[in-house]
Amino acid sequence: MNQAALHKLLSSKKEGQSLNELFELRFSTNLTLIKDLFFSLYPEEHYRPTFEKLLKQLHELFKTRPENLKQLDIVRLKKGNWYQSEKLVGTQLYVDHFNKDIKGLHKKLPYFEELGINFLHIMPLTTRPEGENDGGYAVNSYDQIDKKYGTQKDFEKLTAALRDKEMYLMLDFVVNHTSNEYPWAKKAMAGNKKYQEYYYTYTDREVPDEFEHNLPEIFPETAPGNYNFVPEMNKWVMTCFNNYQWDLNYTNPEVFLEMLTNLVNLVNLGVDVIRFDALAFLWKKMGTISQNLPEAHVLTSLFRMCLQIVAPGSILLAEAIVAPTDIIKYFGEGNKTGNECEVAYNASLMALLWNAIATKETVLLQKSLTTIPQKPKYCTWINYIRCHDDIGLGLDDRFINEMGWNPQDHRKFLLDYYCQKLDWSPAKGLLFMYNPKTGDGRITGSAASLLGLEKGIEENDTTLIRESVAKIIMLHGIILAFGGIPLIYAGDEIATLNDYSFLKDKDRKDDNRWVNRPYQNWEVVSNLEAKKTPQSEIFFALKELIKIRKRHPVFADNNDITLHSTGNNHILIFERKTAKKGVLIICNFNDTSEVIDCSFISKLGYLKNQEFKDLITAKKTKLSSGFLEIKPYQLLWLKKF
Ligand code: OTU
Repeated sequence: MNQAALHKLLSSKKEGQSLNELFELRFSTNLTLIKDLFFSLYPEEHYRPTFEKLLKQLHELFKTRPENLKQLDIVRLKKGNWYQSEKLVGTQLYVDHFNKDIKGLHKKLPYFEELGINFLHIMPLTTRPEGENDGGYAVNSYDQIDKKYGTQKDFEKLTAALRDKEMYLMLDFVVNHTSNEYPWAKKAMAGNKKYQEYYYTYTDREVPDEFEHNLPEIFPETAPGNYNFVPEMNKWVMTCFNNYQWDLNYTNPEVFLEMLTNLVNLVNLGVDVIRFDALAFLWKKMGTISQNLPEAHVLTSLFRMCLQIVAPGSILLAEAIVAPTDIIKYFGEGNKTGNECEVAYNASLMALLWNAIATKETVLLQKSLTTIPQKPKYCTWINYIRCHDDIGLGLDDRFINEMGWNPQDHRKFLLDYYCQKLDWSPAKGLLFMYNPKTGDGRITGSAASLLGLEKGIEENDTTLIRESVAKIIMLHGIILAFGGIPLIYAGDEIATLNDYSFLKDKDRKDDNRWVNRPYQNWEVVSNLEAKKTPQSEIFFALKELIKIRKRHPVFADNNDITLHSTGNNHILIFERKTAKKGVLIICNFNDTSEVIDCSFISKLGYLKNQEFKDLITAKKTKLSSGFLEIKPYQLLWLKKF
């Protein structure tokens, strides 16, 4: 947007009019791009009328946007990249597991304020099938709050409170599929041809069989194959995820138009960040794995640009848990398509951190991170160590080879280490969706259980407990300092262990990701002050780290991040800096003390007269030798002189 034009319009006296004028300005600025994107997917000779319909629709959609959000949009545009601030710290939670329902969550906002959290990713809240529903990722509607969580009004009150407190809200837009109970699916099942074309439906197995040659399986244990026979309509339907999640057919432009309305309705609930779920899967093409196709990028960009016109204050997060070089493409740079998502999950960092814990070495992390292409300046990462899903081993084979390891054996080692196949490993994770055909598998389990706390408590092993506490703090210290929005998975701030109750639930027992979707333990929370426990130690350490992060603008994402190599394979060391200020983050992934040469940190400016300052302990330390000793799993945030 032209800043001068924007300011002129903003200073206009007639508020309502200026908002409309601003809309028209955004509309005309982006029209050509939208047209090019649209016709590149849907040829002009056939779809000119559909395009005209889209243009009308954009105007209609803008009328549905609440006035206060329209104003907030303008504030956000003026403010620039709010999502890159060091002041932002997030969490992710299930409303019912956190505190029963929306009202329950509302009451607990002070808990987040105490910890320093001001960004919430709330897991799906809208209506879904009874029974199996993939935690709400099978949607029956995109904007109707499920009764079991509360009412639309409860949700409105919550979003208003969040805005008051300057807290941000992220919700999912399940863009790739609907449930088999979604109104379109129901009409398709009843024989309605129009709606059958909203999905990929086939009368026989010819096309599905062709596709299957190249399509991977996402849930091979519970939902093998990518098609499902639906007797009600006597047809096969594409279901890449679970059988009850029907893939939307975006080769049909009507699907795009209708999903755009769904997106805007969702955003209009007061959502700041939209998590574009499984967007890598948006376009399918025979003979390919049908992930990350160029058309999926065009679609993402189309959604983005339309949203830019209607609701420019909201931004998009790419949920593309794919190879590092593929993730970066969802920022949109380098593609002909222009803008896509402002935020993406840093799944590479996450997987590499778990690799470093298991191997006690940081070389692969170092090698990979220094090779991943830089993200565009105006984009940012979500940095996390755990989320509600499994941990996939998204490591680059090329680098594993360079380490002298065999990629297949190495992956097997990681699965064994985390999934209780090695006696000496402290981890208590579960194997998720092991595919004997490929040897691929993923890992589930809470951070605390994967890092040894569960085993430590069971075996009353104080060393193991101490180490796991240090590991949990260290990993969070990394994501809090790395450029981007740190997302602390709910329960990790109080070291929540695996929750095995899902095994007794018929709708959940076959999906062991539920082991890491725990209920918040409010009893633990109420005792945090009372006595020193691993939980309280972690809670107060994270609270302190968050505070320090927010006090130091050097942690803002647009500041420089440099990885350094010390020659010590167990140490991770990176630097955040501006022209004048700097913080050096040092961690030891080994279970014994390690040393690094002081001349190294001295050269970088973090040592003066043999003394360094640690932001975390707020202490100055004098070195007695030419080496800096870092204890097992110690985390240091050194301040530049
Ligand atoms: C997402 O994840 C959600 O995070 C999951 O909870 C859902 O089950 C799924 O979509 C379907 O809606 O396969 O194991 O990037 O990693 O999109 C997790 C590819 C998943 C996948 C990701 C997907």
